[in-house]
Amino acid sequence: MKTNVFMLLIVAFAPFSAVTQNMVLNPSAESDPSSNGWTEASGFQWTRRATGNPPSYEGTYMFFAGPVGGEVELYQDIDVSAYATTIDNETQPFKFEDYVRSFSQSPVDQTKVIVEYRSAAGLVLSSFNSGYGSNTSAWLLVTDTRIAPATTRTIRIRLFSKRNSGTNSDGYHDAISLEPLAPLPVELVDFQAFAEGNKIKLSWQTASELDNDGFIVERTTNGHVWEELGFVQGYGTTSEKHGYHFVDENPLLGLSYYRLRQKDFEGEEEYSEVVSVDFRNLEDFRNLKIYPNPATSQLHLMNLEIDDFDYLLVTDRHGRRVLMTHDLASSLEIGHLEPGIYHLQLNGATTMQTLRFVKN
Ligand SMILES: [Ca+2]
Ligand SMILES: [Ca+2]
Repeated sequence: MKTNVFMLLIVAFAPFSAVTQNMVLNPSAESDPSSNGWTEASGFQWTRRATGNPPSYEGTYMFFAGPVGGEVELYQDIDVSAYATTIDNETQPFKFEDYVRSFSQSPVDQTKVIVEYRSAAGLVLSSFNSGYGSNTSAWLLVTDTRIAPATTRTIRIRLFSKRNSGTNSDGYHDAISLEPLAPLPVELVDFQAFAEGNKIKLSWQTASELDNDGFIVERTTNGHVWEELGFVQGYGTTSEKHGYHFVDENPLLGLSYYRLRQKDFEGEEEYSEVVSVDFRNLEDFRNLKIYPNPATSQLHLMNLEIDDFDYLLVTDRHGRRVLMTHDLASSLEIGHLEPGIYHLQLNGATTMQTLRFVKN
């Protein structure tokens, strides 16, 4: 890329790369977990099991809950306060890995892992939950990469085993790792992203351009996998200022990150800095409203995006279903309902929204 193109925005391309620094103590169960790095939350039998049937994933041992029933847990708290600056800028990703396996018996025992991003006060700010599963033929890699929420100071790794048969709890874990990845670049100039209605608008400026083909807009939620959203044509070669806009028509709930990949006519590319937008409030986000409220015979749904939802449910204040329909429309007959407080719930494949109304 020619140097004076896109001069307001371009910062050096800084891809994620593993620092190959595993922060987990005794990550492979090569020492007894109860005395080295790990804490038994429940079970009180956690130990290490020697390779054999099945073999460990690596080294000589794997984490093993011992002769105990039910669901039991071993955890480790990892102090990440050394990364406070990049964490609080919300630019610090961590990559987690755990290998899991179960003993071959029927019904089979199960494994689960939860990774919690916690504040100094112990509040869980974000978490990954693998859910229970079992695989007996080979070790399965469970992995999660995400950007630590601001104020994260501890990452808790929680290993679970659940006994379903026999005397031992045979959900095994081995080769656990938590690695800080290279932080996202933070230098912000004139590239912005903000919510407007139920969309996210991006805007940016160039001071001058040379051979600028245009900009590919990209989005990520985990800082690891970037998705292409679209292309915005550049002005080619110009010494004037130009403003650009792009609208993300289908933003995701929660924190999303955006960046621009600028292409010149020769195909060379540069990345912009990264900006973030937080969509926490679904009601604000969808801008859906009902009126009148209180209502007597008919309820109107304003800004209802019918394609987002599969069905509508109305429940009374005791949680009983009083109305359900798949025929979504901008108005709803409620004349037959008893006077009282109701909740209207809209359900879709990826979203759910609840609004409260009063029937006179
Ligand atoms: Ca091991
Ligand atoms: Ca068992």
